[in-house]
Amino acid sequence: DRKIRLADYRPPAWMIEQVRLDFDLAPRATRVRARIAFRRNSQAEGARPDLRLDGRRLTFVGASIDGAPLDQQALSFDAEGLTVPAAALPGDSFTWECETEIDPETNTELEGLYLSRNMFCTQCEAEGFRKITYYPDRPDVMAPFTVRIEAAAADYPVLLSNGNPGATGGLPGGRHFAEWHDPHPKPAYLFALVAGELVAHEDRFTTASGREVELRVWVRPGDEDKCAYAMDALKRSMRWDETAYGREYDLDVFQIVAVDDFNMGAMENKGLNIFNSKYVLASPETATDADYERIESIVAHEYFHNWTGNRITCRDWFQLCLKEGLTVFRDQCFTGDERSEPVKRIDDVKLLRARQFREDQGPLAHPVRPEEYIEINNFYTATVYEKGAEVIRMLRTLVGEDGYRKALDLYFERHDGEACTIEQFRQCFEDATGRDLSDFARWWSQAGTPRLSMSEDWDGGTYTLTLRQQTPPTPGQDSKAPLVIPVATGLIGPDGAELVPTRVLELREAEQAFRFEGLPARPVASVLRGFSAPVTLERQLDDATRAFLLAHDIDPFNRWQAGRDYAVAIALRLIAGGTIPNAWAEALGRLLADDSLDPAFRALALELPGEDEMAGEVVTRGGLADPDAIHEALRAMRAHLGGALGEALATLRARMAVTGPYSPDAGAAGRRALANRCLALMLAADTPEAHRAAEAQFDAADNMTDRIAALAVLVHADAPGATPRLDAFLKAWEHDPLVLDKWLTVQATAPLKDAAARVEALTGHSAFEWKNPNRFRALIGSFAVGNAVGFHAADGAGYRLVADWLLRLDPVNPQTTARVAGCFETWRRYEPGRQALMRAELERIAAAPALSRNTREIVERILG
Ligand code: HT7
Ligand code: ZN
Repeated sequence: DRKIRLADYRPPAWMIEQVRLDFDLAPRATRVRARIAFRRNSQAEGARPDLRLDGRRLTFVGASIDGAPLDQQALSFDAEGLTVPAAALPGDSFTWECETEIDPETNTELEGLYLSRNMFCTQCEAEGFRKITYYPDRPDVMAPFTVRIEAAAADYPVLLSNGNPGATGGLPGGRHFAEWHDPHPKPAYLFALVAGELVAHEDRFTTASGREVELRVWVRPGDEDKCAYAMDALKRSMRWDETAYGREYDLDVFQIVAVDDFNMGAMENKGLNIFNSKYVLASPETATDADYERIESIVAHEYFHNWTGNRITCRDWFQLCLKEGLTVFRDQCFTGDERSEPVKRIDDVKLLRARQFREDQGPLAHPVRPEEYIEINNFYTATVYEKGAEVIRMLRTLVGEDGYRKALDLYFERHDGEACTIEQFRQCFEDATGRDLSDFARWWSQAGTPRLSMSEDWDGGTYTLTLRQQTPPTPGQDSKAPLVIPVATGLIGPDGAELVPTRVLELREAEQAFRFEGLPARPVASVLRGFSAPVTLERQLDDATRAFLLAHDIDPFNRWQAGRDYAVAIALRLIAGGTIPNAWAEALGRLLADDSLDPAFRALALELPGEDEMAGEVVTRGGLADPDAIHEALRAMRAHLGGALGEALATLRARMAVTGPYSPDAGAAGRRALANRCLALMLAADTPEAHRAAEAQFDAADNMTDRIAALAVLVHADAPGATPRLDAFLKAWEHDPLVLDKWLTVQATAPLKDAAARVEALTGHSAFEWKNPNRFRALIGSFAVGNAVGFHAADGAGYRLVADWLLRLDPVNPQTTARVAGCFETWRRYEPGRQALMRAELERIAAAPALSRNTREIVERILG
């Protein structure tokens, strides 16, 4: 397969003035007529170039230029598209018309135009549009679109596309049509079409300048009572973008459609966002607090793309972080503002470490802006998204809030309607703030997680903090240069009071010393406050200092981090044959009882590191991970806390009970999170009272958060109360696939010896429609990444099960297969026995003769 390289980028030879598309929808044979006004790109010099159009799996019906039919022999076709030779082009501007036929019903890849439960829908990012018609399918070709959709009125009463609505009407033979016009030039990846039986949850929004916008959330009949939260989140997002960034919406309508078969979370198509139904539909009985929060943040993310992604898009797919990193950063800030900033920061860092650090430390490591790829769909990664967002956050830290806002204002003003690069974005920061950011730019080009180490010196009045940075080699990048690292640091006095408030130290060299003078006593440093840079901080601390920071740091992130470091240190000691000090549970007990602390924060502070995180910690210290030892250490720690804090946990759980009707707001969700954390620890101590409490909670719950939390602790403990409740759950929700996904996941993540066999049995259950990505991820995906005991079973049954299913899904849906295959990326972290078993499965997958380009690229890179 061909490698695509950033260095090979060339501007498009032909630009587009105007696109007109006519769709005649039919499941097995949809006709697409495209009328495209091309104009030669003035930037491209030399003789008139050929017209190259991308196209995949299209049946060519006919084409003309300026109305003159083209002889098919005049075109050269290949598997990736067609070329019209320059000699067949009449001049520097002309109109290309082409008719193609496509087969949405057999399109199981869920890319291009496909059918999801009898609903036509599209997914065009990154390169799906070429499966609809021949087109220069690249983001730097932008055009206004007019679309006419024709279909059978009874089967497809609702016909939607991007932009504002135009004419509609009936047609002979029970057919009807609708037209849509999107005046904003856009790349083809933002094109969308939906047709089906849908109902709208409607509302309105008045923008800051008085524009009236009609809002619609489209769902299947029967789901209309589950859209209110998504709509509310949309309105709050629209207001937030006006307030925080001065960005208004720019069409008469904004629509969201919920689709059941979808490869990712959602898609920001201009004016017509398409969502995985999992991230739209919510009711207290069916969705958890975490689901509500996720819906809110995804609705916001896709809406924010309207400016960061759509109005200003990417020049090429190497610049993906330009829209994704920036938009993730924007949605993180939105959630922080709407809920709790510290809790959101901790959640985001947990995710960053779990996904991005893992990626950065393994064979799939790549820069935030990659320099080459085989399959672009494989580069929608945690590095591009989450580390991309961290880079924007660091920029804001370095230039300050005002500088950041000025730079973004300039970016919107200078580049509206353009397809941009990271360099153009950076230039806006330099021009708006006067700062030279050339060294900082390494964050976009250099892969790997920097390791930050520190040493301290105290001379009786001056405290010197020496920081060192070093980034380990990553595939294709053996040597690394120092990065500009903002290290937010505060100093705490021996009494716990803040001695020196937070200051951003700019580490630019491999080693640098920072002096703090005139101090009355030796301070305890709180380093990397708010997790001011995506680095690993290596710091030797004793338990007493960890407990001190856990008790006193005014920075909530570092307070949480101190607790996390404490737990990691104890787990490592246990793995090495040590014991659990009583001081640990005492320190957590004090934190637990501190009602001045947000319950959501306390819930996070009571959580132990995950097994995958511990494997990473073992490897960072030069060892190889033994999944059994890690599991046993964490189990013992939970049981210890459950025993030592038993009464306090039960009391706190009772105090956190939320009364009144369910509300997904952050306050109520935080109380439930803390109560359920207490319940999980109580169950870890395995007392009859704890079992009774979990059973009673399941039986009496009026919301999914409490019900599924109780079910999970029972199932994961293989408790006698689990089976009847699993059965009751199944019976109650057998009509709702999104809820059954939870039923599958709860079982798939149970850390039991025979987990692989249990999951294998579940693959035969009617709830497991394996071709649906949500179902596949709920069972196979969550087993692979959420069940270390099952996946890493010493006999290899877990690895085998996952590999079998990847091989089965690959010909049907390569994108989802490649994504789930990432579960094998950590194979080199494990002890030799596990390594050999994982490697054998990877080799078995790689040997499959017709493996997709997506999965082949991932598996071969993992094997190295
Ligand atoms: N920009 C989108 C990324 C995306 C995608 C979404 C759904 C299905 C397939 C997809 N391929 C790429 C989503 C986002 O980041 O907002
Ligand atoms: Zn995005």
